[in-house]
Amino acid sequence: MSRLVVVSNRVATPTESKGSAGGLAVGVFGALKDTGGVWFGWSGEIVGEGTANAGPEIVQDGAVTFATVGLSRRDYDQYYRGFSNAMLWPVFHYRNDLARYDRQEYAGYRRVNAWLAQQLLPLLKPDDVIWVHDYHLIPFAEALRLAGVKNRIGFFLHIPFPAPQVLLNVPPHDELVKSLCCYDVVGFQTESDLVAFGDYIVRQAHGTVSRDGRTVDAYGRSLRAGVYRIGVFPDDIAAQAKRFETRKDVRELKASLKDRKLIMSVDRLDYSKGIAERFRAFERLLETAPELQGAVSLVQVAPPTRADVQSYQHIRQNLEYEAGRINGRFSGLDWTPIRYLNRRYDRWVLMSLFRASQVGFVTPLRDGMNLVAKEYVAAQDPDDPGVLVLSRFAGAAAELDAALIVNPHDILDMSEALQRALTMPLEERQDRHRKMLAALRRNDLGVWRDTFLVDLRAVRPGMP
Ligand code: GDG
Repeated sequence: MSRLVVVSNRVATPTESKGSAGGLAVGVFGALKDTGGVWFGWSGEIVGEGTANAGPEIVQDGAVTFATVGLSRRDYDQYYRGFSNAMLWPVFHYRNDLARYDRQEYAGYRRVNAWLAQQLLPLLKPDDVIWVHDYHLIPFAEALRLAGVKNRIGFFLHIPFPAPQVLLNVPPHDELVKSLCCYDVVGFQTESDLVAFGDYIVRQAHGTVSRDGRTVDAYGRSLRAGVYRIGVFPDDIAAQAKRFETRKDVRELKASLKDRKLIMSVDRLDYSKGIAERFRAFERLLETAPELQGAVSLVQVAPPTRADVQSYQHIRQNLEYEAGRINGRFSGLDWTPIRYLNRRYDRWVLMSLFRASQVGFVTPLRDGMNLVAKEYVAAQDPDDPGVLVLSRFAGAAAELDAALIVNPHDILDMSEALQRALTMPLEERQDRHRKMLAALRRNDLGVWRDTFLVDLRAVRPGMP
């Protein structure tokens, strides 16, 4: 079978790919190991303060080549911090109010994509299959095509694809969708993302889309589109959660809870995750069910990301204020309602905490999929499982409909769901968990990866 080349904004290290990072890195590495291949992208390093980038640094690990480049301060500012995270991320999550457009940043975004494509060229073989990931790299295939690359190139969008009326807020929306159509296969997380893409193609680009949404003709090209729901490896997570249950950190947390119930939330510190609304729902719970004061704690793990983007500084301040306000209002001498932790924990700690908790509280305002929801379900003890309270706006809600589904804008709805979760009888918890675990097994990370790659390999090079 031909080699696989994976291109993503960030590249995991060989160690991370073998387990410590979990999730996506492990799934992608599995596919690379099978056929041999290259994982190419940004190292995460900013090289100097000027405009010169640093060409690929190569690390070989068996049949897999890790090739990472460094970005200059200017390119980081324009491509990553600017157009990707201050324009595309907010609009694709329906937060036009937070979007900031700057033509120079957009030019930088395209320039970096073209430069990255040039860096990959010498590493490519004619029959390589190329799989590009996420919104940072929409113009990547176009740049490769301009350089004469005829290989099969697929793209997977990890975040939502917005409705056309929302996408119009991105000034160069037409150029972006045109760039997307340079791929042979474009994958989305959910049916509604695929439908939104098809709507844009028909209404804005005046192209055509087949009835099932899978064959797209636009901008003089023909491509495949599809839904590939990203998943997890549930058995690995369960084993990890169980194995580390008795480790020191987890024992200490349990001891400090003194038999109080535990609600767990884990998110990157991001305004799309609905953390402020979640805090208010927990506050409402303590108001409406005063018997729970002193009897339940919310642990919110929220490692900061994109801290140099202004809207992330605002959300961080707001959350500090909200957590402080609620804790000031309800704390007792030996109980703090919200434990708000702005740091990253090892993956095994999180999985064990999920297992030790009674409720997983996952309420994004918008989310492509949300792997935390799936990890929470996978980590539970099937004999005595916790309950998942899940936003209807997470892609995962389509599969995990046996969760308690809530609207994250409706504070009362969320607080009622929490109360129901905390008092749910064992049999109902087991029944809901069984259904959700079956959904995770049907569509695990391997299924996501393999169905995408089967579709991509089925395309005739240069002619889908
Ligand atoms: C994007 C899309 C889509 C979080 N805190 C820590 C930590 N994590 C891990 C979680 C989970 C991952 O990070 C987060 O994944 P999510 O899917 O929840 O969200 P995004 O980061 O926004 O991911 C999303 C995803 O891509 C995949 O396609 O589902 O919709 O937005 O695995 O456990 N891991 C460790 N320490 C932490 O403190 N080790």
